[in-house]
Amino acid sequence: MRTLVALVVGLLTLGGAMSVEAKELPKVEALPQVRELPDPFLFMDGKRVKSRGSWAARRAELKELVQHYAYGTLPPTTGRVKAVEDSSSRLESGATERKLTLAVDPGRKLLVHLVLTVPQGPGPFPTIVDGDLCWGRVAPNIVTEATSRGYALAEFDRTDLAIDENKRTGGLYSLYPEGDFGAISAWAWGFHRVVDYLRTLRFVDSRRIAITGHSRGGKAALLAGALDDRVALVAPNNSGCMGAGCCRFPNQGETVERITSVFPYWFSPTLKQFVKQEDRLPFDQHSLKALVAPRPLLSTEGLEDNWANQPGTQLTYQAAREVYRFLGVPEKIGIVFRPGGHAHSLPDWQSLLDFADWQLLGKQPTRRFDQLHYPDASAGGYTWRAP
Ligand code: GTR
Repeated sequence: MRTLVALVVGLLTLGGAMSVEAKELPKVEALPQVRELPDPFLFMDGKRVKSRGSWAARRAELKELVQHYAYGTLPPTTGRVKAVEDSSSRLESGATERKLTLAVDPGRKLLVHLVLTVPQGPGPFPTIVDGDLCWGRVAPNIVTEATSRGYALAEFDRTDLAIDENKRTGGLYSLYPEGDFGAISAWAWGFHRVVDYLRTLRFVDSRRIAITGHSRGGKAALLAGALDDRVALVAPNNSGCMGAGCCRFPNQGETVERITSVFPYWFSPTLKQFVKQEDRLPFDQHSLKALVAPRPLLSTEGLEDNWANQPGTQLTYQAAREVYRFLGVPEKIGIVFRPGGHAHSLPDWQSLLDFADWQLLGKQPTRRFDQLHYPDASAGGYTWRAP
C-alpha cells in the first residue's frame, strides 16, 4: 500500500518527467534528424506543450536530455557547505574582501577557493557569482564598479571541481569515479555549491543571486543556471559552442566536431556520437536558454568573436524568446553585442549590471537588451512558434 501511495504521489509530482526517468532514452542513431532548432515545446513522445501548466513537465524532460546526451549527469547535491575564512581586508573603496576555502562534500575533502567582495553597509546585497578565478581575479575596476553599484561579487575557482585537462583525476572525479559528467557539469555543480554557501550569509540577498562566466566558464554558468532555480539571473559571456551559440548553425564558429575533439573531457562521451549528425541532438542551445525561463537571462557577445558564433547566439536568443513570450515575460531574455573580440571586459560587466538593475532591482533601464545585430535568420532557423 505504502509503495502504491508513493508511486501515485511520485507520478503526480513528477508528471511528464516520469516518462523520461522510467523509460530508457533512445540511442543517438534512433533519434530523428531535425535540421532546424528543435521545437522546445515538443515532448519526446510527440505530444506538444499546450498550456503553461505543462511546461514544467517538458522542462524536466529537457533537463534530462541535456545531461544525458551532452554534458553528463551532475553529481548529487551534498548539503551543507563548510567555510573557513583565510583572510579578510578592507579595500580602498570601503568594500571588504574575504578569502575563503569551502569544503563542499560530506567528507570535507573537496575544497573550493572563493573570494568574496562585499560592499560597505549591512546589505543584504544582490550577489554575482563568477567561476573563473582559475584565470585570475576579476579586474579591480570591474570589482569596484560592481560593489559601488551595490553588488557583492563571489569569485570561485571552478577547476577545484574538475581540472581543465583531459584526465579524470582529482576533484569531483575522485568522489564520483563512475560518473559520466564532463568538466562543464562539474563546474556547474560548483556554481550550485557556492550558491548553497551564499544562501547561508545574512548579507547576501539570497533571492538575488546572479551567475556569470566567460567562454568555457560561460558554458558552465549557462548549464548551472538552467538546472538550478535558486539562481535569479544567468549571464554567459562569449560562451559560443555548447554555451549560448547553437550547434546546428555554427556559422564561422566552433563546431561540435571540433569541440569534442579538442576538449572531449568537457562533456559526456555521448556528445561525440553527434559529430556530423548534430541534427539528431534532441535539443539545441536555445533549449538551455529556455530552461532558465522565466528567470532573467542575458548573453553578452563580442562583434569580432567569430569563434563564439555570434549570429548563432542571436538565433538562440530569438528562439528561446518564444518560450519567454509563452511564459509571459519576453523582456526577461536579453542579448548585447559590443565591439571587440573574445574577453570578459568592463562593457560586458556593465551590461550585466544594467540588466540586473532592471530585472532584479526594478530600476528603469536606459538602454535596450533586445537589439539584433545580424540579419534576422530566424525564418531559416525554426518554423515552430509558441503554442
Ligand atoms: C576555445 C574553445 C571555446 C572557448 C574558449 C575559451 O579554445 O574552442 O569553446 O571555450 O576556448 O574558453 O576561452
